[in-house]
Order: sequence, then C-alpha cells, then structure tokens
Amino acid sequence: MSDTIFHKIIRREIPADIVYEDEHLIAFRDIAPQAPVHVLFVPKTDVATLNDLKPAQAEVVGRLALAAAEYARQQGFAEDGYRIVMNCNGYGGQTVFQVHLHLLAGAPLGRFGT
Ligand code: DGP
Repeated sequence: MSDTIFHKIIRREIPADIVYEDEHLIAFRDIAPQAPVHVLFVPKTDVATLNDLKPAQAEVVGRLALAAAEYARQQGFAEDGYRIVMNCNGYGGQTVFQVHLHLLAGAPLGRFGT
C-alpha cells in the first residue's frame, strides 16, 4: 500500500471528517475547503494519478463519481448542481498522489477562467 496522507486517513492514523465509506472508497471533508461543500472521494485501491489508471481499473474512478452523485442527492444539492474535479500532476495542481475526486457544491461556482 502507498503511504500518502489519504492512506493514513483510510487507516485511521490521522483524523478526518469522514462522510461516507464502503469497501471500495472513502469520502471526507477537504481540510482547506474551496466551496461551502468540499468533499474528497478517494479509492482504497492504490492509483497515484489518473495517468496511472489502467483500463481494467475503470470502475475505480466510476465508483468515485457514482458515490459523489449519490452524496449530492442525499445532501439535497444534486438539483442545484455541483462540480467534480480531478487534478493530475504538477500543472493540474495535484498535491496528494492517490487519485481522488473533489466534490464542490453549495454555491454558484462560476465558469473556468472567470
Ligand atoms: P489535490 O491538490 O487535487 O491533490 O488535492 C488534495 C486535497 O487534499 C487538497 O484540497 C487539500 C486536501 N488535504 C491535504 N491534506 C489533507 C488532510 O490531512 N486532511 C484532509 N481532510 N484534507 C487534506
């Protein structure tokens, strides 16, 4: 198993505000929220970046997206809308090298580049 900060959260070695967990993934609030709702969806399978995802692992990211959409429905903001972001490597702004989805919601988020 890799040893990013997210793996430490999965292993309960450091605390996090966990909002969902199952056998495949964990979701917890971002420590530096960029929107009123900012939750990270992280797989329990080791995948450092989207570049490392193999075709046979498509379900790893699919499960993150489905879990984020379900969380949006449960929390009541699915209809208002939300944003999903996955950063990849340096130019993409990735700082933790275990693949993850950012779910941002709770306010109008604006267009990219504005
Ligand atoms: P990224 O830049 O896409 O790799 O996103 C990493 C996110 O992880 C960033 O928004 C801040 C968040 N983060 C970093 N360390 C911690 C932590 O210890 N706890 C929590 N909850 N979030 C963290």
